[in-house]
Amino acid sequence: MTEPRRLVAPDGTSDVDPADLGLKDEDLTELLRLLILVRKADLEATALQRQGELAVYPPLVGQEAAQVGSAFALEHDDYIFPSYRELGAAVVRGIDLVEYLHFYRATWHGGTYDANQHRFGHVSVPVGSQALHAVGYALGERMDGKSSCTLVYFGDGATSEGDVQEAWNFAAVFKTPVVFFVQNNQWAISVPLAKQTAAPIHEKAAAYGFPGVLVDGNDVLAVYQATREAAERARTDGTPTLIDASRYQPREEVEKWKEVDPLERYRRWLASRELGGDTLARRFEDEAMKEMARIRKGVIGSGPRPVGEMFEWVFADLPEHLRRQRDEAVGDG
Ligand SMILES: Cc1ncc(C[n+]2csc(CCOP(=O)(O)OP(=O)(O)O)c2C)c(N)n1
Ligand SMILES: [Mg+2]
Repeated sequence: MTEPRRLVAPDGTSDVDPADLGLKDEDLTELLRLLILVRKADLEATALQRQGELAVYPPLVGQEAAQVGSAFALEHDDYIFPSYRELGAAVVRGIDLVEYLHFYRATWHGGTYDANQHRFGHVSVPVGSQALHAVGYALGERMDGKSSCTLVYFGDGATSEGDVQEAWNFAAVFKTPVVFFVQNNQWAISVPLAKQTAAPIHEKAAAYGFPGVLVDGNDVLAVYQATREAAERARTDGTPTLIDASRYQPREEVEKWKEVDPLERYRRWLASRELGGDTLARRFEDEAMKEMARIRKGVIGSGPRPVGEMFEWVFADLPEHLRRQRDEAVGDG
């Protein structure tokens, strides 16, 4: 079995030189800030869901490094196509989480943030469908003479979907600059990975004709490196890459959690470089808590969108039957 690429051991030891990754000291501390912020935001969103303020929320705890490391590795012009579990990548893209969480509060389709401004598509729930969007968008950008790439997130379960396999094949044949990023958390709701696929996910790339990389999804620097390389390949000549960011530990081993916790691992490594002492981590935690209070207030305080909006953005000229329905729904107000 292939060992996943790993740069920092679970105990935080490593012989990696961040300069080789193109990372400066301020990038390294920014990664810690993002990991802490994402951890807090995810817990806050989970609490809001439990309290009935969000209709649904799929947690990402344990996947912070996979999301932060990959999103941080992209250039601003690269377009991200998320599934429903990428709050962490949204944070990296600077999206206001109140606007992001509107999707989960069912205020509005896909959240109210500007997808094009952030180069971060709307939440996609039909499993795997966004892989096709990412390939199509990448092809369009290429035809427009742009040199950016797209990155699409999906889960291990999504690799069983025809959409994803079609996306892989199309991307390989037509050389569309895409990074396929599998957040392999070993489960598709109640279905374990072994019931999903008989072969390791990253090996499937070979059959389609592009590189597949297995990376330790709990190691933010390894994820960063693998994604940067993949994005570079995509931008250079359109070669897609399949990244399988795998959780290393079975979920049942909860007591092992601390050992593999991506945030703790990175914090330990940073501390060993005398860059991220406890004071820095505490400062980021305090800042994150303030931001959480703002998000909570924003989410709870938001009312419904105007009913009339339901009828906008599909037809330039509203057909007669929809015009009637709109007038009926909107009434006098
Ligand atoms: C096309 C489609 N089929 C079924 C579902 C119901 N569903 C929602 S999440 C999920 C599991 C997906 O697992 P995976 O791709 O591993 O992603 P994860 O949720 O683990 O991040 C399923 C089957 C759906 N949303 N879309
Ligand atoms: Mg999964």
